[in-house]
Amino acid sequence: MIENNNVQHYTEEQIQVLEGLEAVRKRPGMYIGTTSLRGLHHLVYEIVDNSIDEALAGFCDKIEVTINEDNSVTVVDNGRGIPTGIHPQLNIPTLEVVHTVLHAGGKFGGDGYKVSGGLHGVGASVVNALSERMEVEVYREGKIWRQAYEKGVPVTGVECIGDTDRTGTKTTFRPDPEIFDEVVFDFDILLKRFRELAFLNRNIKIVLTDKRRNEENQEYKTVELHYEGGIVSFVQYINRNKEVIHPDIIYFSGTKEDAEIEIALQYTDSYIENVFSYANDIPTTEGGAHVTGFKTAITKVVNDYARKINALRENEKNLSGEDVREGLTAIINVKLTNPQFEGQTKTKLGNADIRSFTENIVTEKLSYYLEENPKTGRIIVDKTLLSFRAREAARKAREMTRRKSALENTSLPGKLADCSERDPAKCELFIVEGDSAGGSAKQGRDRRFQAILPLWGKMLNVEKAREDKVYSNEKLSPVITALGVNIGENIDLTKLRYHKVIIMADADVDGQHIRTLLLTFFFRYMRPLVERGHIYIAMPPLYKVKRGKEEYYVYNDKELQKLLSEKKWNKEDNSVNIQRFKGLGEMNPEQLWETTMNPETRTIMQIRVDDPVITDEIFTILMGEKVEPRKEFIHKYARMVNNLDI
Ligand code: 0RA
Repeated sequence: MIENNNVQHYTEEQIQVLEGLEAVRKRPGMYIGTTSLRGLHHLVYEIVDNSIDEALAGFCDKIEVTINEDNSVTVVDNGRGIPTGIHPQLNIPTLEVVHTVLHAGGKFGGDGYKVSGGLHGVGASVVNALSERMEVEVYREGKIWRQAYEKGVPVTGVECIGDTDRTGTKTTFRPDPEIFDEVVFDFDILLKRFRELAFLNRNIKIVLTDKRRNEENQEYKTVELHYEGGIVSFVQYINRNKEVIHPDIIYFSGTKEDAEIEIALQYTDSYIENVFSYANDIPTTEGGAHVTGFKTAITKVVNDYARKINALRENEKNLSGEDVREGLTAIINVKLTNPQFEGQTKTKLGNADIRSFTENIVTEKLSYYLEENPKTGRIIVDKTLLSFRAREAARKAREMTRRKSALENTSLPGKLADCSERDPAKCELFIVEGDSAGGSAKQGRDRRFQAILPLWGKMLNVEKAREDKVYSNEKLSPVITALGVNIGENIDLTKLRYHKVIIMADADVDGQHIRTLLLTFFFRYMRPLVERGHIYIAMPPLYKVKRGKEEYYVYNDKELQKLLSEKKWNKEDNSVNIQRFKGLGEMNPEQLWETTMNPETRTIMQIRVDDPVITDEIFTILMGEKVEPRKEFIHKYARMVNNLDI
């Protein structure tokens, strides 16, 4: 039996502690959002955030994160080490307080940090409560201290286990499978987040190692993330597969008593705006004060400059904010003492003072930059003027479309076979390429709640076109009217006519192509639909395998091999019949219903966009101008492209 040295401390406080941990285990969602894969990875971020705080306080510059062979994770930093002495109020070692008392992490010990990270900032005690086992070692004042816990409860005291000449903290934890849906860590998910953290904190080196081995992976995987260029490197990274239109990445920063901000930006020849913002290392996907301040300032500065160099004459209208941000890649990185997170997903920075702070810095420093670099200034102004003119054309196209539909007195496209159900939450729209597949789908569907829209005509690669072309494209315009929500800045989700929008295309290369084009369209012009999980991909089978009375639908070649070997069936054998579907149109309506459309039996894939940086990257690579990165990407991520589960 493991002796618990703290038994004598079972006081009122200790009972409260146990109740606190029990509350975390009962309602983990309240503390880490979710017990899905995302929540699992969140545990690692919580522990790493504590080390980042130590680094931001200036005492640590290296953090090593290791996924161990048993799927536990170890985080080591070279900071001062968590204090191990007796906590004056609770009368037990501070190390134990940090790991067992809720909300004790980070802010103990008097000299608080200037800034603090942490997605929810719940700290080490929550991670501990949700771990089947945790062990912490502290290197401090020449000694190594250690304590172990199970499900949050100490199973040893804080023990001195040896001498050392280093300082720091090492935490190893194994998430509790009773709590989490999955307990296998994903290297790439961690890599993405740590790369982001390394960009945002140029002084920190993060080393991520995967010690798990499998058939594919005989070696340790190790990645060192350290970007001395900070967010300048981040912009360079985002633009690495795009055509930039000026060589230098523009950078400026500013500080006030309780906040600091830095901004890096560069224009590319694309039509897309990529402004990524962070507050205390947390992605502020809903924007907020810093983003508003930035947008106001850059619009004003570029307009003033355009007038000054006579690119925009007195009688001409101002360039709009969208004009000024077309093709812009920017990172806004703010660190502040008391961040207020607001909005639906608590990713909108509320601190009102940050708005004018950002606005003043951008106004002053960007004007100065343009004065000093007239060549770059001219390039940027020319780009925004092009955008300005295209947008005027788009406005006219939009008015035309409106007028036209008013004349025709019907807004739904003629090809749409609508469903009878009127509650959008119950309705599904299948978008089907081509007429023959559309025909089978119309016959095979359940017309009560499934609508079919066959696509026609010439498709547009929206990655290479502006809004006016999208409205007038013969293939996309029926999609816009069928969904009812409009596009871009004008999108209105309350008008959505189907809560499931399912792209149904052949399982071949052409099908893949149309799928990618449609996904790009949804991502660039109806992004909220994608973010809310309304977009799906149908998975039609590739083969039907039949032997006697036994019949199976198979979705790819690997599955086919598996089925044949499991059944010990031989391809060459005549009693075995393998039918390959070349296209959806080859299936009869019953087969299509059974394999692809019937909610009881089908597989559909929901498109996710967890990470805007990565998603932008994928679409840029797949749809952008450069051919080489696309080839490389498809080569490297063939499976992913195949599944398109991004
Ligand atoms: C507050 C005070 C001190 C260290 C830390 C926090 C600390 C916490 C963590 C969590 C992970 N790694 C960490 N490293 C340091 C020590 C104050 C002092 O030595 O005076």
